Amino acid sequence: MLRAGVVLLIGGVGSLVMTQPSVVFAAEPPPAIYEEKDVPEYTLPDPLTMEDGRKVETAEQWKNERRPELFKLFEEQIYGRAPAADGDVQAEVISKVDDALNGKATRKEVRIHLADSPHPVEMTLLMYVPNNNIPAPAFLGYNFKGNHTITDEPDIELNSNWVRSGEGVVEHRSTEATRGTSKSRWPIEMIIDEGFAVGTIYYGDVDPDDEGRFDNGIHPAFYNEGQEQPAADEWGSIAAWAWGLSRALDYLETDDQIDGNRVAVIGHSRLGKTALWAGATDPRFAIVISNNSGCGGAALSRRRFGETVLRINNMFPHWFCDNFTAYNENEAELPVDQHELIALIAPRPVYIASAEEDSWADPKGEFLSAKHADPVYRLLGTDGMGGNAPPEEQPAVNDPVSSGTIGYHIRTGEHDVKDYDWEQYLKFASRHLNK
Ligand code: GTR
Repeated sequence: MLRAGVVLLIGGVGSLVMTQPSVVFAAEPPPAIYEEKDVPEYTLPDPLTMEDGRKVETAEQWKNERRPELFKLFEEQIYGRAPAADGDVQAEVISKVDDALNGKATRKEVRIHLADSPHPVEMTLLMYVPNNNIPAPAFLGYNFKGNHTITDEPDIELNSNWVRSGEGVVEHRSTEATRGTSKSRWPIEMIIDEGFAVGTIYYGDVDPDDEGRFDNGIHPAFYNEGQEQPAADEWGSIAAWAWGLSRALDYLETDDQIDGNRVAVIGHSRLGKTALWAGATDPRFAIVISNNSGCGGAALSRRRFGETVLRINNMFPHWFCDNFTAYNENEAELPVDQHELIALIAPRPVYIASAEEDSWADPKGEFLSAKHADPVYRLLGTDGMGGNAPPEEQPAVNDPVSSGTIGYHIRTGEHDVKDYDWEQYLKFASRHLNK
């Protein structure tokens, strides 16, 4: 894929507009599909059929043959291979308050060192741990704009790394005006009251989310000599962010206040895609939660509803590996679809959440991924979506199907993380982790 310095052709033949560097539309993409009647016919690949046509009939066969085969396809065709890590972690607690939230929680900031050349890469984990439930099960997830945006507490370090433009951001750096601006997405006290710890990191600490650039994050630390960008089957930004979550888990496993065997990974939107890939790549995550993750996350690519492979690869050329562009407007050739990403997480509990007004993320496609992962969950001895079979139809709004190992809900409202979502996640995680 061309990553930089390329002209964008939009608005039909003849109109040449310099907008996003690194984006190439040979022609205007087809209009986005927002009606069920416009969804093309498609056949989903069967997670329980090997590439050579053999049926997968036992859990052993899944584990030893089919899962590795599927994992490799996702790795090489969609997200890109990430480097191995040795589990050694260099971390330093840079602040600690024992009586945060009126004494309910210990709050700390932990600097985790990821690389030192060609430039230092460090991420800062902000944690709240319930003082009455140690070692605590935990939620771990990235935030979009800096740890200081998830709470009003004035003494959280203001993130100084590159951030995407937005209110209170000046020349891609956060200002004090952004403090607390994402707190509605992080109901810390509600999480603590349920006996869970919560840890969050600004995703741009690991790799700044700026189109077409890999020189300013973690990627160069792993280049071969002379390499200037990831190869076609090597990690894009989503895989790098997922890798960072695993390094955070490396740290959590060393923290006496946390039970490293009970860590749920969670994310919203692009960070929901990231949470799913983190769950697929790292079996230590005990639960995986995808909030409104959409295309390249929980939504089926073949439905082409809302955001499509072409659109996402053009808008965000750095998120996936370059091989993924072969499937632009060519989803039928994908050797996998996203229900098989959910299946890679099996048999661990997974929760997929949609929002009614979030058509861009294809709520129905998100539900269908959950549903079509169900047979793998059952083969592995769990109850899948619960009951004897998954629901035929997508559940009604605000009516979660969450009694099984795969949870799903669609709530009223927009693309966002709401208390309603957290209430379901806490119930689900309590049932699976806080027994
Ligand atoms: C959108 C993108 C989605 C989703 C979202 C987000 O622009 O098209 O895939 O990731 O951003 O992360 O907020």
